[in-house]
Amino acid sequence: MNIFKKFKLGLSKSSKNLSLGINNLIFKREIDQNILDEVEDFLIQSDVGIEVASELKKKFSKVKVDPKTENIENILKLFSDYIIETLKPLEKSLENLKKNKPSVILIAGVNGVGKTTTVGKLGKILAKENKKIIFSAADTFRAAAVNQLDIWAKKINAEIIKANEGTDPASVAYKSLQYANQNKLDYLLIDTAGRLQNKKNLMDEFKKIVNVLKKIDSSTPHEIFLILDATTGQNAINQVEEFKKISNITGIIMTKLDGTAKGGILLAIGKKFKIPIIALGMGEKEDDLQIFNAQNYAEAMIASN
Ligand SMILES: Nc1nc2c(ncn2[C@@H]2O[C@H](COP(=O)(O)OP(=O)(O)O)[C@@H](O)[C@H]2O)c(=O)[nH]1
Ligand SMILES: [Mg+2]
Repeated sequence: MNIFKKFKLGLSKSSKNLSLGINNLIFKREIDQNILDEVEDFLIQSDVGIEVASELKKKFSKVKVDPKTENIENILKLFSDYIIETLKPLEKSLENLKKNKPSVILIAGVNGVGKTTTVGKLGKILAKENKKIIFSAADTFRAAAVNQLDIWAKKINAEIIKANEGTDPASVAYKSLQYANQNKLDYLLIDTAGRLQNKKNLMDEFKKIVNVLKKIDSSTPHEIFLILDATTGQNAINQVEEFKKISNITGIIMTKLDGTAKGGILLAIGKKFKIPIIALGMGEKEDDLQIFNAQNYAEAMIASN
């Protein structure tokens, strides 16, 4: 299956929901205030956010639909053009990261969003062109988390620095950066814990990791990618707000877009925070992460099958 097909398939629940919804509400009807309000409500329920919903409502209000001749593609094109306009500026190339050796990427996010899986999948993408990858298992909260990352390291042929359960995560991160420096590795990806029940500890721990990395090299971490789970809907907004308070998030990776009909959350996040969108997670396997491209996302969001 080619990449775009897979991408479309991953987003098919969301695109079906949104295109069918818009279709049912607008197509072959006269667009009046009632219909526009319905469209707006529907978009809000689809998690695109209030701002996006109201801007789209404005765009739809300007369509002159002639029920006899208009086809739905033209209406959906308004939607996809809007997506591109909103999200294209948030594309971010990872090319710049090649300047550093190692490039240090710290992974943030609450429990279960897909951090460890994303480290594995992102590692695979970065390992192209014979780049040397090392993972840092700085989620020392559970032994299982370390094992999970270990399996990914074997799968993609990366090195890994790990420690026993309960070890200070910051010390694991510190050792990892030292090792990556000494061995001239290309990318260091640091996995972290994300237990929500203990927010203050979690945030303190995260800050400490950043601080110890800076002791070795004040330019690190070069990137802090926040992982968000698309299926959590509006909660993802709160998570961005929390992590923004304690760190400089340089990119967002949204996972589990294959498992939700509310993939519009990406629009809400993009519109609200204007943080670069790095990649989208479309499944649990090693090739199921795709570097973000606004055009592809927009096209997939209006594809009806
Ligand atoms: N369907 C789907 N599942 C995912 C995706 N990313 C991660 N997962 C699954 O989500 C669960 C939690 O992932 P994990 O990486 O352990 O989350 P962490 O607690 O943030 O490290 C696992 O079962 C993963 O396989 C994705 O893009 N799509
Ligand atoms: Mg994990």
